[in-house]
Amino acid sequence: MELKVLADVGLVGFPNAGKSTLLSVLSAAKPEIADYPFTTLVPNLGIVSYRGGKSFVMADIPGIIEGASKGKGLGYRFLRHIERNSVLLFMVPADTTRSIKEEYEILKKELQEYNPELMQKPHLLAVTKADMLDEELVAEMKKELPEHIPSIFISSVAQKGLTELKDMLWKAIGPE
Ligand SMILES: Nc1nc2c(ncn2[C@@H]2O[C@H](COP(=O)(O)OP(=O)(O)OP(=O)(O)O)[C@@H](O)[C@H]2O)c(=O)[nH]1
Ligand SMILES: [Mg+2]
Repeated sequence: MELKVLADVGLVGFPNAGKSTLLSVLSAAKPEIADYPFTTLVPNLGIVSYRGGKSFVMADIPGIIEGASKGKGLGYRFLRHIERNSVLLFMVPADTTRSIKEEYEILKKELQEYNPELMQKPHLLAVTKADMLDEELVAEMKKELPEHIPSIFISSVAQKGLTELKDMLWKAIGPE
């Protein structure tokens, strides 16, 4: 028997993107966090409080790598977890990415090849670890964000952009 995770928001990103760290600052969950890939091997769930006594569930899933949809790395053992999330939050780390757009496209392609229905869900993009950038660099990177997806720069460590991110997520989850 397999247990699938039910969550409103699923965190999608390469290993080390800062998924578990975000979950740890937005919820009471205490996932393991470390500066090496594949720290998270099983999904962690957290309840995120939102204003007005509302809340939603966030799932931190293991990192996805290029080729995952073909079974590479830990493959679709991970991808299956996001099938039941209503919103997908793509996470790209500001400090190590070659191109935010390219990284998002790679992640999207893996999801699409695994299950095209994942393209029907609302996609949001968080550029993480924004505390590693100066404002000039942020301005540069903002010019090259992927189109057609709501994006935000956040820092879990410096607690930046998190309220705005929650607003975006709540809007994407939509009224029940
Ligand atoms: N500077 C900075 N570092 C961060 C931030 N968020 C996470 N990190 C660091 O990035 C590294 C990876 O963080 P994790 O949260 O474990 O990343 P993950 O995406 O869960 O990684 P996997 O579980 O391996 O897929 C850790 O060393 C964190 O301390 C941030 O906002 N700013
Ligand atoms: Mg993790």
